[in-house]
Amino acid sequence: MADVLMQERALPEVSHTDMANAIRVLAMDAVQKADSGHPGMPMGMADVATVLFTRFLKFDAEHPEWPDRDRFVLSAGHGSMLVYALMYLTGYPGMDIEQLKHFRQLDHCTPGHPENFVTRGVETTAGPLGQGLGNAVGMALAERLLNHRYGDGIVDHHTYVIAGDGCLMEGISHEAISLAGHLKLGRLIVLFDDNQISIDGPTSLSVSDDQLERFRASGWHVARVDGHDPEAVALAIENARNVSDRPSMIACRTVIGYGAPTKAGTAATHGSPLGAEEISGARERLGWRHEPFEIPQQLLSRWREAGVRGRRAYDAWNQAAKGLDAEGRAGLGDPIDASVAASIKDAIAALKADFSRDGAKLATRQSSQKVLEALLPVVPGLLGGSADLTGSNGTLTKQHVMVAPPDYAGNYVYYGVREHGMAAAMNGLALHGGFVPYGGTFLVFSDYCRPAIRLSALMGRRVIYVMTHDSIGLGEDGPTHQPVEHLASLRAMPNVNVFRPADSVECAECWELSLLTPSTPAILALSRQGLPLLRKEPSAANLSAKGAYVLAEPEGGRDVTLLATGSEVMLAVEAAKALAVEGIRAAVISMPCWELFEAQDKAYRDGVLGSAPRIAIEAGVEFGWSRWLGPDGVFIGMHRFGASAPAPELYKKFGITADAVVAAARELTGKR
Ligand SMILES: Cc1ncc(C[n+]2csc(CCOP(=O)(O)OP(=O)(O)O)c2C)c(N)n1
Repeated sequence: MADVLMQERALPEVSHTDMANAIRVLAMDAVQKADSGHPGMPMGMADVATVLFTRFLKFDAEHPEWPDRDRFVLSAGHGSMLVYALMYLTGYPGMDIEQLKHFRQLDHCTPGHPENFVTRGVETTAGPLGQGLGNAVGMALAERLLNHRYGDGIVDHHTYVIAGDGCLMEGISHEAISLAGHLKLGRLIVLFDDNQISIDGPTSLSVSDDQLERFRASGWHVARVDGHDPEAVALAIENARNVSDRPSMIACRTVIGYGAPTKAGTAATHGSPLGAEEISGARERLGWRHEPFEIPQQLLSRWREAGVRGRRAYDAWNQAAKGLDAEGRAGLGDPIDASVAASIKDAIAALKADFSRDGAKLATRQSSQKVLEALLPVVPGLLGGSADLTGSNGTLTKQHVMVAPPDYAGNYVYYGVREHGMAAAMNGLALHGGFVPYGGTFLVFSDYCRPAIRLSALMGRRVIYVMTHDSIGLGEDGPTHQPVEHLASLRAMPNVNVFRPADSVECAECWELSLLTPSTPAILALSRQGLPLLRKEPSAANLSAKGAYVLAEPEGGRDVTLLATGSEVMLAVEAAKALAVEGIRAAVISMPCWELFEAQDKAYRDGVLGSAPRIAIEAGVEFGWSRWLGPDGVFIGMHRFGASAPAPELYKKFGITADAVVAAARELTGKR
C-alpha cells in the first residue's frame, strides 16, 4: 500500500492519491486536535470521495444553494471530517482552515456530526445512522418529481450517499431501500463504505447479510469494487449513472483508517484520535511531509479546480432559469412564497366560513381532508402520502394523482407500511426544496417515526405529520392503537408544533399555521370520532394562532377555568353549561397548540388562564399539564393504557366525561 502511495507522490503532477491523502491527513489531524472524533471512515473513504468530487459530483462550491446541484449525503455522519475536508479543499464559503482547526468546537461550522443548519453546504443533519439514507430517498424523489414539472434544463441531478455498515444494519435502511427500489429512483447512487468494521469490532460479530443481494432483491443495480482503486470506483459510478430505471448501490471495499501503520483495518480507528505516534507513522506511510492543516499550494489549487468544475453548468443553468417566472422559481425552493401564503389564508378563511355555516359534526380527520381539498389547488408544492392508512387518515383528495414510477406526474405517494421511511423521506423532500410534504399514520405510530420527527425539528423543516386516531376515542382497536403518552412525548420535543384541533374550524386554522410556519414541523393530532362544531361564530382571525384562547367566558367573572384540547373541548363546553345551571361560572379554554401558547407574552397567557382554579381535560396522560394547571388544578384524563370497546364506553370507563368535570368543579370551588 505505502509503496504505491510513495510512487505516486514522486510524480510532479498532483495525483489522485495526493488529493485523497489531503483528506486523510486533515481528518486525522483535526480529530487529534479536537481530541475526539472519527478519523477511520474519512481515511478509508478518501479515495471514493475524491473520485466523486473531482470527476462526477455536479456542484459549484461557491454556490451551495444552486437548486440543480447534485446532492451529497454523508449518512455515516460520524465521519463528518470527510465532508468538512472536502468543503475546505473545494472552497465552500465559510469553510476555512480555522474551521477545521476548531473541529467540534463551539461557534464553528464543523460540529461533531454534520448539521445542515450549522454548515452552509451540508445537505442534511446526519448522525443517527441510516437517517441520511432515508433523507436521500426523499431528495431523489423530489428530483424526479421536479424533473417532470420543469424538464431536464432546470432539474437534472443525482443524489449520492455514503453509507456505512451501521447505516445498513439499521432497520430504517430496509424501509429506505425498499421504497427507493419501488419508486425506481435511478438518480440515487449509494456508495457503501464496505470496510467490515464498526465500533465493537469486525462486523462479522453481528451481521451476516449479503448486502448486494439485499439491495438487488429490492430492485437496485448493484456493484462491488475495490474502494482504493480510483479507476474501478469511477467505472462503477459511471455504470450506475447509466442505469436510469433503478437506484444503484456500489459496495466499496475499503480499509478503515487507511494509511495508519498499526491501526488501519481495525475498530481502533473508528472513533478515537489516532495518537501522535500513529499519526506520524501514517504521515510516513502516506509520504506526507507537511505540517498539520498545511496543504501545499499546488495540491490545494487542484482541489479548488474541482470546486469550480461545475461553474459552466451553473452558469448555463442560470441562463435557462431566466425563463422561469416567480412562481416557477418559488417552486424550486420554498413553495410557499408571499403570494401562495396569501392564497392559503383566503382559502382557509372561506373554508372556515363554510364549516361554521354548515355546522356539521365531523371527525377532525375528515375536516382535515376537506381542508386539503381546499389547499391543493393553491399550494402546488403540497405532496401528500400515507403509510398505508390513506382512507383512515383522510390524506387523499380528489385532486391527487398517484406517483406511479416511471411516471412522476403525481402528487401523492403510497409510502406503504413504512412509517419511519416515510418520515425520513419527507425530511429529504423538505430539504431538497420544492415541496411541503405531509404524510399520515395513526398517532400511536408516531413512535415509529420519532427519530425522523426529531430531525425535522432539529433541522427546522416544514414537514407535516397527519396523525389520526389520536386517543382512546378510536375505540374498538384497543390499547395497542390508543395513544396515551404520545401527545406528552411529542410536546417534550423542542421545535415541534403539536396541534390538536377541537373541531373543523380549528382544524383549518391548524393547517394554516402548519403551512405558514416554515421552520417548524407540525403534528396534526386528529380524531377518528365525529366532533360537533364548537366555533359556530365565523371569525376571520385565526384564533388557534395564539395556541390557546377563550372559547367561552361566563358573565360576572370565573369560578373555575376548564382547559381542554381536541375531542375533549366539547366535554368542557358541555360541563360549563351544566355548571352554569348550578350557578358555577366556568370559562372554557381551547388549547390546540401548547407550543404557540407558550410563545405568547405573559399578559396574554395570564389573561387566558385566569386566576380561578383550573381543570384540564385531555384523553391522554397528565404528564406536562401541571404547567398550565398550577399546584391546585385537577386533571381529568388517562392514567393507564386504554382498552378495547366502543369509544363512548371507554370515555365513561376512564371517567373522562362532562359529569366528571362538573363534579371536579363543584369540589374545587366548594360549591356543592
Ligand atoms: C442510530 C445510531 N445508533 C448508534 C450510533 C452510534 N454509532 C456511531 S458510528 C457507529 C458504528 C458504525 O459503524 P460503521 O457504519 O461501519 O462505521 P465505521 O466504523 O466504518 O466508521 C455507531 C454504533 C449512531 N450514530 N446512530
